[in-house]
Amino acid sequence: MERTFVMLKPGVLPRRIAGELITRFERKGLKITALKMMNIDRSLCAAHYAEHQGKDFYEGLVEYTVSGPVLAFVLEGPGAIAMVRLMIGPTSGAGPGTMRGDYARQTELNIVHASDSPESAAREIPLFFKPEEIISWEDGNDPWF
Ligand code: 3AN
Repeated sequence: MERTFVMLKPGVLPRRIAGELITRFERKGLKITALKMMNIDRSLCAAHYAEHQGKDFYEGLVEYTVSGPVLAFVLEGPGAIAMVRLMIGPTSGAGPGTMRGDYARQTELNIVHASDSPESAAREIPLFFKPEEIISWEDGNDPWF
């Protein structure tokens, strides 16, 4: 079982597509084990995107990420990290069928972030969630997925 951090970014609520995106994760069989709506402050944003500090797109990335409320998630499932990355599509040039590819032609203002490795997930999840905010649950339906 693997946990990944996912964030529906500020472009999602204005498009009224939060439900559609959450449904994609649920239908794939991923479990929501933590969820909160929040405004990200600049210090949290800087910690989250620390690897990009100093790059030419960094300021625009921060401006976008703090520009409105986000939905932060922990999703759980076997191979969840790689699976969610497949579902969201690549950083640029995401094709049809992926979340990034289905809701925009091409943009740096991506609608969704997801951890890109176990190391990223281990770093990102505690930035956004306290351990007690992550709730694992079982319903016996895993064999269907
Ligand atoms: P991802 O979000 O696919 O994990 P990262 O972590 O490399 O990609 O980049 C975080 C965000 O920064 C991207 N979603 C995108 O909005 C922006 N970004 C990354 N690389 C570039 C780039 N070369 N030019 C413009 N924006 C970029």
